[in-house]
Amino acid sequence: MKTIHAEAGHVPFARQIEGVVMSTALPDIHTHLYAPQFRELLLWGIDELLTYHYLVAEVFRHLDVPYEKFWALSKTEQADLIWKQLFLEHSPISEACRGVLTTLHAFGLDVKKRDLPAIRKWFAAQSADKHITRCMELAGVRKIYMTNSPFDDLERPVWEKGYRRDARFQACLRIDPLLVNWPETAPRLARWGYKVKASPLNHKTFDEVRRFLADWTKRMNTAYVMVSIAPDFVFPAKDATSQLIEKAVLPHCREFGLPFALMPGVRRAVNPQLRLAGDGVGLSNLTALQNLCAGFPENKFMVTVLARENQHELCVLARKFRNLHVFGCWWFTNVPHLIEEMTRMRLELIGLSFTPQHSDARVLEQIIYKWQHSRRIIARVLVEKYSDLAQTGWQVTSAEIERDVKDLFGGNFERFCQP
Ligand code: RAT
Ligand code: ZN
Repeated sequence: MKTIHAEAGHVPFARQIEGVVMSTALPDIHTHLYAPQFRELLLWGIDELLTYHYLVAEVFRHLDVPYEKFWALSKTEQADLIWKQLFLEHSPISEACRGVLTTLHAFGLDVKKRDLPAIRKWFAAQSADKHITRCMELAGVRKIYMTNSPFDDLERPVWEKGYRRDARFQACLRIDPLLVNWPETAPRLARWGYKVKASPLNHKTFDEVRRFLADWTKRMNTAYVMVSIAPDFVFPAKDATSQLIEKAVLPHCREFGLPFALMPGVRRAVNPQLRLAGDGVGLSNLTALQNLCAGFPENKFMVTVLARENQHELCVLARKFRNLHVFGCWWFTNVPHLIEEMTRMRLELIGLSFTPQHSDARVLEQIIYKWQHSRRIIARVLVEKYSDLAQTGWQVTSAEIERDVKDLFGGNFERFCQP
């Protein structure tokens, strides 16, 4: 048994932990990336990186052009504008700006030249398939979990034609329109041959929604069923969202042994003129989650919450309910100081029994920076925690550190998903 020298502040000890955290391959359990067969749905390249909606929100801090004028520009022109405003006219220190540079640097591109045309040329020379594998290697990602919506008119035909599985990608069934916009979704389901009625909600409708979920679960071979939800979500309740969860989604998940992934806290279209960049955050009442976990012990819930102020309550709930798996630092919480705070809080309250991060990447190359940045922070926090243990005389072996990191990086999650 190799016991490592674990004195607080001992450099080889810290280096060893960092080494394990930086190099352990992991599944990225929630992204918006697609397998190449989905063609234009898989976004990659410098113009996509620069027009990421996180950066679009930031560029309007500096622009006083009308929103429509920006949207009327071509993607390349939008990227040029963002590069000029956020990289050249101000130093690119926000997390989303820094991420672009981390990514370029990882490819060996010299960012200090600030030569956007040369960077474009480099990306144009990459072939998509090899590029995917290279990005995954640089990020240390062994599997990419997609977000797959039967309600997306570009995506649905690919599934209906018959998607040939790509081992690098895992499908995940996303059902927001079903739960958050039932009045408009019911007629669509009806058109697709499911005998549902918008109202009143009755057994026939619930059964048909389950048939819809079963069809797509089988077609996609999904890892879980996911929804993002507004801060004012309550459960139980008489509204369509709550009823559909209780009488269709949860029984479906039990039948197929799937986790229900719940992401509370998003206020959609706070500023619709920003399009995808226009969503905001609100404080959720996690009593709804408590009621779900307590009321449905046979269901598994994987949860990330958007508001910083909800993070502590979520950890406390995870101490009470083993059918709750906490994951990721989502969206506005995916910034260094919050990743550090949340990772430390989670380790202190629920030990090693969670999944610290997912990338939420929308553009392929983003997995590189999102994981590099997060891994560094997770390593720093773990060094501190193992050092605290060393103060007591407890010694961890190298194998134990590797085990712990593997658990954080996919092991816990994959066990949780097992039917
Ligand atoms: O993080 C994002 O890119 C958001 O726009 C959302 O897609 C969010 O992650 C979600 O899954 O709803
Ligand atoms: Zn997402």
